[in-house]
Amino acid sequence: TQALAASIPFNTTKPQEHGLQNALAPGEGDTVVAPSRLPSGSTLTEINGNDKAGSVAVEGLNASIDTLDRVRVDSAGRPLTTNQGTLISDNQNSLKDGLRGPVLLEDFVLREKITHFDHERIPERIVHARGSAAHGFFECYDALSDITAAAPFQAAGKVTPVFVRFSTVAGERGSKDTARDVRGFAVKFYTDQGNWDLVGNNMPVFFIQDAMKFPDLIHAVKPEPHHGMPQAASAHDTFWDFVSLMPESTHMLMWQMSDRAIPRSYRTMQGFGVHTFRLVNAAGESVFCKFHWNPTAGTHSLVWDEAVKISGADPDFHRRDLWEAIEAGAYPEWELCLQVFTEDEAERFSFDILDATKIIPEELVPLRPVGRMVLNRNPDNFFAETEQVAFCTSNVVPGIDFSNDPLLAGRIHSYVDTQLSRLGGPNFHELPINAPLAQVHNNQRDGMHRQAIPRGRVAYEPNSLGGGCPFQAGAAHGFVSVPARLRAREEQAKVRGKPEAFADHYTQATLFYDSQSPAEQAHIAAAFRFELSKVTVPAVRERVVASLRNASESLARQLATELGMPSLPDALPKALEQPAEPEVRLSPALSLLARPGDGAVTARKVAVLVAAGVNWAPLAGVRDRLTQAGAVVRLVAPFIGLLRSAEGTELDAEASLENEPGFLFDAIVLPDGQDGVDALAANAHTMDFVRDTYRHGKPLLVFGAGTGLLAAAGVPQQPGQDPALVIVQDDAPGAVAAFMQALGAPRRFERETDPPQV
Ligand code: HDE
Repeated sequence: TQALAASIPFNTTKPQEHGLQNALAPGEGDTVVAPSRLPSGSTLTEINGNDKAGSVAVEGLNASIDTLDRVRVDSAGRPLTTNQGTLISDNQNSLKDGLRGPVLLEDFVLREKITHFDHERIPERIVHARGSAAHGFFECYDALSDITAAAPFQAAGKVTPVFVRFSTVAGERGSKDTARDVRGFAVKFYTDQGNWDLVGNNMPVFFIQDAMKFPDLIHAVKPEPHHGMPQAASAHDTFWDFVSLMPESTHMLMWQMSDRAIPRSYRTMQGFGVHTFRLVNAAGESVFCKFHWNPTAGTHSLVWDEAVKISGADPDFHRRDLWEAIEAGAYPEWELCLQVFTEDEAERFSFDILDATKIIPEELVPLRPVGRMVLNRNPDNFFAETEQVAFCTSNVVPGIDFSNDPLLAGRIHSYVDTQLSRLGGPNFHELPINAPLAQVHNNQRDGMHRQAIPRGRVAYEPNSLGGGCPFQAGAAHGFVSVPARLRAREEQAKVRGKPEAFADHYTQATLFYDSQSPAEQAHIAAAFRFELSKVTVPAVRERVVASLRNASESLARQLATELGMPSLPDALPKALEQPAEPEVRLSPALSLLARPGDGAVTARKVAVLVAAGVNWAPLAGVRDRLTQAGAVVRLVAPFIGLLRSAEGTELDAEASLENEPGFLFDAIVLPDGQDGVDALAANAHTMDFVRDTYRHGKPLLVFGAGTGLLAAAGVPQQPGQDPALVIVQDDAPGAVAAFMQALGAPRRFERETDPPQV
């Protein structure tokens, strides 16, 4: 048994931990240096010289794999053991005093198994509980050492491993992906100078200006405390009561009611650092900076009717999309852009750059692309990585610093604090997913679940007994905070208050609404109407409309009518009657349509509807072309399984009309062949399929007799007027190309009517 245990250790990396490949323990008297967590400085340098034209990371390049490798467990070919490494002979029956006798207390195998199970859950995140994550890398375009000393930006082509978690905010861990909500966009850079966490959202502003109000905001949006409803939704009284009394939230409300709150996928949403940060170069000179992530696939969203239906049919819609895209090699990609500006410029802006309810319009400070991020590896284990990852706004590296944004200040405290209880003590930084690649040396000691084994008797600084180590790195290497600017004497008094410009609650709400396309404006109005119609207290609805009058009179009027208000409420008094003249009154960059993406159909999902007797030949052609272009094609029939086409070809339907409804796809193809079409027409699910695809603005490619299905579903056929409705009578060349172009383009919002006609 001993020989067997030695050849198959439970923790397969144990020998390496002791620095020996083939022994379980160091030899007598040996002192073995533990392997460094750093993938050797040279790995990164070596990679920097490589050609990185493709979007695939060079093998072994993702240095975070190295950290995680130490603890990976692969049980293939291994026998079961207890947590102490003892082989288990029987994992099915507890130990009894005779076959029908009582179970014995000494059964440590049973007790260990049940005890561990009893403690499998940890508290969920108080916000952003539901999320999905992936590994990847950030690649710098050009050295930015003139403006920042931050490690990822020190050389053209430099690669830094990242772990990124996307999330909803309000819903619990098991809630749905397609709720109307803000999305978290948290990036952990494992830099060679330590971890830098850029913990952002998919919207560039926030509801409140001061961290003091955060617990109130979250209490208001979470399920109401008396009955625990509604789950993952802001459409209820307490949320709207709070925001209606908090006019600074008006700008964010515009974003939250926009299509941004229901992204098509994580791959198609922007990310923002939200606060103003500082970049600092090696000479200690600093500029201000805002961070933007722009998706290569463009910004695309769902429509509300679709989001609601998806949440029932596939609550994991975004999680699945991210996972499947990465498994298929269609790696999600974003470009990192900076808005860089000086302190003097900041002072001249009409708004305050410390106010997280304000954007800096791109027309005022243009975006500077500085690198790209590619997500190319799914986690091995959801709990160990996605659940245990801890992002902290306080994790910065030399070259990055904070501004005085009061919201950011509260966050710098909150993240570590919440993680202390969520992850059970002060050593969560040692969890493999959180451990930096840079080495850690300090005198922090002990606490729950300590992993590192610090050597020697010195745990204080200064010391002489440890040769003065670990020693202070000094200003040339270590993190140095940017000296705060001297302020006017009268401002130096302690005060609970805000600068005057913070009180302009409406100028940028107007800017956002006015900069949207008509379809996007209609969606915002419909979202306000939907949410407010769930509010039961009329005074709350009226206060929201009264506040919105200060942002958009037309929106407020429309809502008053559509919410059945007897009259338009008086506008809420403004905190600041004469706000400063804005630099920009229209910002086209704020429309989702401004970033349609590269037009590729990669990872778009297309349903080809089939039934016994369809003409397969043209469908096969379409399937091949779509698949070659990277789209995902599924045959959807009344039932899954085998069926025969008109030509006699055996087809295997992978999905049924019932188990994968139309709203889960990006487009559909309707077949020719009368028998097949008749079979589909006899099933009302087909009508829902066709109607939803049309109503949600998605492309349809329709062959011959398939047009009968359009007619049966009540879909208008106006040839030439709708480029996303492609009807092919006989194999017209170009039809598939037109369909694919529509598939890579934004939705056809021209089809929408309010209320819907189809
Ligand atoms: Fe967070 N936020 N937040 N937040 N936040 C958390 O930290 C907090 C804010 C964001 O995938 C918590 O580990 C305060 C803005 C993301 O693990 C907590 C304030 C932005 C995530 C916390 C804010 C964010 C969190 C809960 C107001 C965009 C998920 C669990 C001052 C810039 C990270 C945790 C992940 C998570 C506090 C406002 C983004 C409680 C006090 C603004 C993406 O610490």
